[in-house]
Amino acid sequence: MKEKVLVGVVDFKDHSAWPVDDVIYEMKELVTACGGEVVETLMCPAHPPSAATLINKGKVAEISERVKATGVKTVVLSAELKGHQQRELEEAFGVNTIDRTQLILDIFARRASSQEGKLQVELAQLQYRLPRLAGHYDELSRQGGGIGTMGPGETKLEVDRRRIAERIDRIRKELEDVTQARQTKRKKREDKHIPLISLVGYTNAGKSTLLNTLTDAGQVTKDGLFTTLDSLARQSVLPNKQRVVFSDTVGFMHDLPHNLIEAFKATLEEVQSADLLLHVVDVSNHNFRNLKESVDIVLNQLEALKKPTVLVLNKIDLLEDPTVLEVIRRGFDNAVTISAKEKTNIDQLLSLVEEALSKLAVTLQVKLPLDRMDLINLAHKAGEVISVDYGEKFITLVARLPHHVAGKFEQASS
Ligand SMILES: Nc1nc2c(ncn2[C@@H]2O[C@H](COP(=O)(O)OP(=O)(O)OP(=O)(O)O)[C@@H](O)[C@H]2O)c(=O)[nH]1
Ligand SMILES: [Mg+2]
Repeated sequence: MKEKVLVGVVDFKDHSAWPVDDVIYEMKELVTACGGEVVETLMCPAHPPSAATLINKGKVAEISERVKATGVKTVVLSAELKGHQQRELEEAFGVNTIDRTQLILDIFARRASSQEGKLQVELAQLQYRLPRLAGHYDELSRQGGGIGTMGPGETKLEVDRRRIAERIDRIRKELEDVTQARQTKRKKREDKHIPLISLVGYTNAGKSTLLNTLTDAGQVTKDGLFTTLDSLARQSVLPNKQRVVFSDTVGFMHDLPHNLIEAFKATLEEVQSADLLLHVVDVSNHNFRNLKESVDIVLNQLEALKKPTVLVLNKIDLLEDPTVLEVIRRGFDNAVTISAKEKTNIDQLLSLVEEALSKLAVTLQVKLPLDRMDLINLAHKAGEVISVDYGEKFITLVARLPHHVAGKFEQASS
């Protein structure tokens, strides 16, 4: 049976906030992804926010009553709570009380399957817990110490803090090894001049479905939030015969806990090192402009917002009025409207990808056999020749060349 949940939508009267209906919709999706079911939603004013409970006193009393009447087992608030606020509310409601960040961390913990994913989620959870430990042990409860557990005069709280901090350090070190292994792989790919195209977008936008359409990746796709947590890369060949790597990764969301982004650094480096981004947007969601903006905010945090990007307006098969499509598409630069599921307009997407890649160039120094004047001509035609030096045994060429021709020069180089 699904766990019954009451959602409190915290309203700060912030004019830049999302429309309430969209906040409620997303909170329901998050609760569902955690295996729960929202049985009641209440608006909770927090202007000005109460230091003790975030939401105002009257609302705390109202929620307590509703908790009793509905028999819910969990209350979730849509904004982040401080440790003492959470404890205060939990006491008032008499049931498990969590904030949106904990809900997201819980979903990630349920979904993590790789060793790397699990470590990253644990890191985010510990970082969330560490500053919230305070006050749990008000009385200075000294417990009998075993070897290395508790020093003289140390409180239980201090020991817990120290243990968590140590575990955080250990996870960080383990993740560094993962990062190293990824960097080695990336270096190999870069040496071959195979461009990396990273699929990014709001969670549930259809990134994995698109990866499956573009390659034979066989990624799991599902209607729900955060289905994919690990990056997956697959080689493919574009219609112009250029080899590329497409990579699918964890989806983004608005106000993603910063601990989570920080913890998922190793996974998200895939996005940072990409040559081209395909930003997948679900245009069947009427709130898609806000979703796109939230993704742009995360990309900006990752310093990847200025990367060459093709905007992929997905799920057009779900639009009831296809005439709006052209209007939507014209509103964006470098955009294409597709259905990843129905495989519609994939050819148009691929030509935009080819076009974007042809604009990217790499600087290359190669020693070519004397009889490869064809390549010197090609370098003049396709890129920018910086210097050519005709030696006795080979020609040394330095040039800036588009990705898709650079490989030919590498192959011919001695
Ligand atoms: N109708 C329709 N559904 C689609 C399309 N693309 C994806 N979907 C559906 O949307 C849901 C989410 O797709 P995924 O590919 O898992 O989305 P994602 O962006 O990888 O999501 P996360 O990994 O959770 O971030 C699935 O139920 C897909 O079948 C499309 O073009 N049309
Ligand atoms: Mg996915």
